[in-house]
Amino acid sequence: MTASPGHFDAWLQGRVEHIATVLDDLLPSLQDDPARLREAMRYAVLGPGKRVRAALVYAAGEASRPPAGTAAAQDLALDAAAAAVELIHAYSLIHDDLPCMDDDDLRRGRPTVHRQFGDEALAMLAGDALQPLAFECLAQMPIAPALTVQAVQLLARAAGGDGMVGGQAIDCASVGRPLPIEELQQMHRMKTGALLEASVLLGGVVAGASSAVRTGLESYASAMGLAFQVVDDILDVTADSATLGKTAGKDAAQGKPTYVSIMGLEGSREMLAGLREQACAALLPLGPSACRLRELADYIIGRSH
Ligand code: GRG
Repeated sequence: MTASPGHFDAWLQGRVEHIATVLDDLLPSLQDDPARLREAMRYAVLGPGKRVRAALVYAAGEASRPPAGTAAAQDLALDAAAAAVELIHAYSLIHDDLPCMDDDDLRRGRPTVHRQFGDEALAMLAGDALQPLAFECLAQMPIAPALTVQAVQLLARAAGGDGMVGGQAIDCASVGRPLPIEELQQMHRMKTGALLEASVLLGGVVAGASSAVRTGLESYASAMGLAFQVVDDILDVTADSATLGKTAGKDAAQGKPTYVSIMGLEGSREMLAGLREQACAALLPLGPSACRLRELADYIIGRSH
């Protein structure tokens, strides 16, 4: 799993395929009851996501390992952390798509969970069940218990009221009420950025990152957390629904404030360039082992072109 520059596409594809098998193995099988709940959980998680969060966990793990550190136990722990962030992400998407929130019909190019199963309560419960499964994954990591506790705390904070759920609450309350740029930024830092940041930091914690490396990861993660949302806002107005796998232009049409509605397309692209610089500068002290993180920054930001 050591970084070998020049093969990013193959590396990413390998990670995407690997996490799909990890998730497939850990999700409950359809043999037992309640089978429909299990089917809905599997449908939501195993859909064709980009797996950016899992890739960030693995890339941060590669950047943080001590030079001789290739223990199999650490690989298993990185798998568990990568799976945990994808489970939390999948739950958030199921709930976000429900009629009481964004009321979306399409996700990842397929019907949303409540549409596919024709059952809103089932969709809500599938999301509810994925959340504790994520923490069960972390609890089983074969690493020092103190690191497991740090990982659980990190993910809990990122997913909860001070992170993703809190950001979603601010977002729901902001419809039709233009937010000043500072508040918009804070909302996105919580709603989308917190889980992306946690993905990077979890990779570092699980791989035993030194405090100097953690500092670099924090600055990189903070830039990428924001960049991801700016890219999403740009794509919301520039890409078509087939490319996005969801309804394009919905945020703007719903009167939700976006970076593009506040700063314009050019202003948003300039902001992205600044965030890319921050991310790359933060990785400089980490040296060549951070090459996958650098490449992921280019991949994430490159989606906006
Ligand atoms: C409902 C508790 C709760 C939280 C919802 C993250 C979130 C909070 C809602 C998602 C809304 C949304 C579409 C935000 C834009 C950024 C984003 C998270 C896009 C989806 O993530 P991708 O592009 O999706 O990584 P894939 O399908 O590739 O995994």
